[in-house]
Amino acid sequence: MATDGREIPRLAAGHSRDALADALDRAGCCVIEGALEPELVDALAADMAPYVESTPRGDTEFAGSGTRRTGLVVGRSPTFRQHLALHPSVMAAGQHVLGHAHGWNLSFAHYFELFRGEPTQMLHRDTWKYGAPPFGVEVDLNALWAMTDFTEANGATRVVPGSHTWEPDRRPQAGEDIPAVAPRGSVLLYTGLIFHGGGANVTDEVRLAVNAQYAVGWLRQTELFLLEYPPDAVAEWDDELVRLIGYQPGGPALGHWRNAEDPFTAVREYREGI
Ligand SMILES: O=C(O)CCC(=O)C(=O)O
Ligand SMILES: [Fe+2]
Repeated sequence: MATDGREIPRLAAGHSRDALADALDRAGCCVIEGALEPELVDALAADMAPYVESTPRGDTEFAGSGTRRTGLVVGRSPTFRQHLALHPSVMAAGQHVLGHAHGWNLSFAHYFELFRGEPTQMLHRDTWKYGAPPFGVEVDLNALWAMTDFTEANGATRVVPGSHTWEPDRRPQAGEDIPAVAPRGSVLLYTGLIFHGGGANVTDEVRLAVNAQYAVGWLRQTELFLLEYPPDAVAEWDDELVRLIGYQPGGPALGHWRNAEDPFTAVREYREGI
């Protein structure tokens, strides 16, 4: 899988924190195989099955007319809430990549279906969505969960390892991107500065993925979780998950409500019937 000596580091479930940190520092990406048990992959697909048919396909070249991205994964999938959102490998990676910030959040979670005929997506950095000059630090970390095997033929994400350290104007040249081939149940991690894009699906298989992105707390989240999941909607969720979707300050004096209070109090008060 190596191209010009660059490759996507591969780890197994049970990897050490040091191995993960080393892979992310060196390559800006890695594949962790066996991160999710097969039964949990099935359970997540079952959680989302009632919702996907009514999701429109992408309506821009970037979003792809051969791709369906179904939202509200956090609310719709108990499996996502219990087993993916706070997965220990993802949390360790998030702390390593985003721990320089006062805090960090889940930024969005989408369920992706990539159908036959979808061409290769433009290679990009996810940080471009902010429409801002480069921040000079990593602000995003992606966890792309393989819900089916990812093969080169069915559109495995194409990644340019090491591109997180490139100077702002450098662009990938032909042949620098590598398919992140990964068995079902793997998670592909890549930072916001890594060039990547969905691959072309030339098979009859539907490539399924869950894309969960985490971002530093001083940036606006991509998905407006506090609108989707007001305090009454999250009252039964774990405290850690509630904080992770944004019920926590984003900086020493950022993301408060009322008299400069931590937004988590909104959920606690709802629970206690105040
Ligand atoms: O589907 C994929 O493999 C990657 C999609 C992606 O990078 C994006 O939509 O930003
Ligand atoms: Fe992307």
